[in-house]
Amino acid sequence: MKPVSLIQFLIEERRAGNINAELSLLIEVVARACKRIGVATGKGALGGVLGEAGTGNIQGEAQKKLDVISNEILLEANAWGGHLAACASEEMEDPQQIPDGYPKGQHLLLFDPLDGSSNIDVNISVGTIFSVLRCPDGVTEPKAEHFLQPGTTQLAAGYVVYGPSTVLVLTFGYGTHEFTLDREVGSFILSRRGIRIPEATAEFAINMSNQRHWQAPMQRYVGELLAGKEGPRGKDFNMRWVASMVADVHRIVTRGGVFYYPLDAKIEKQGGKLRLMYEANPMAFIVEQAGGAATTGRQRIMELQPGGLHQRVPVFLGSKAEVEVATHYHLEADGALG
Ligand code: P6P
Repeated sequence: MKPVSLIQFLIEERRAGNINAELSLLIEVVARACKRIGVATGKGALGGVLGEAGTGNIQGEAQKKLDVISNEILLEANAWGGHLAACASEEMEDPQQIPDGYPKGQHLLLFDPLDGSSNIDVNISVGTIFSVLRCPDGVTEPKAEHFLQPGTTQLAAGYVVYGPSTVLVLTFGYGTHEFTLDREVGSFILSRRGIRIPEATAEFAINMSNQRHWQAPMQRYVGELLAGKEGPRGKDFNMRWVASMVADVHRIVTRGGVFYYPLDAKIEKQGGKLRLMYEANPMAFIVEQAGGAATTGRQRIMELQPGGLHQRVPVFLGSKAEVEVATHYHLEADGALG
């Protein structure tokens, strides 16, 4: 069958009325920027891009050189594209306006330019996560509050995983689709259309070192997974934890599974570890469009009304039936099941 490039796919989506020209062109710009990020990360020790940048971000985290480089690549690519009103990034406290004199569009782009960057120096897969919202009508200088829209309002969401192959996974709300980068040609080629995540799974991803800090329902739930065949679940489970959300989520999108970053006593005050606007919401959109589920353990992630650009939330996502079991235990423990 003739390969379908990302560009051809976007034309199909425009013809189907699923997206407009501006959103289509925005996704092309983001995909092209991610190819450049992939080249930079691929240089490794030879590109002088490893190690710390010697700076910190809004999260109070030490920035890797590639965090800064990736952020710059996405900002530069989108400054003159003409499809955006503003960008927001994990690496920047406030949104970045499109410079005066540059053409502006009606979209807001949010991204984690290089998620899992602590893995870069040990050559483990990392990725870029992005989300697209509509800029409220009449707003010409979008501020943080204009980005604070629930995940259900996303127009598009995607990630690019820089692994053995460079893979873009994308949704506009009409299914989740995968594109693999043909490095010889430089095009993203459709490799999976209409991905479906298996409802059931026997594979979970969580950082077990936090176990003693988890809330009681999470202790109960994971304890049952670890009990395996002899326990109440009646089957053995396998565990994975890459500590790179994009890599863990891509495994789940590819073969099923669940990913948990629950509240624990260490991070309860900050509301969780992962960021709602440019990690949890886009991944939730992608997973739900592939038939999976994404909750905070207590409610659907995409229905949360954001309170801040860098707000953190607990994340339970992946195979629907398994996420529902973990969420049920939390609601039951809260007495919220009536
Ligand atoms: P921990 C990476 O820093 C990240 O934001 C996600 O990509 C990843 O899933 C998580 O944090 C890993 O957290 O506590 O296991 O290092």
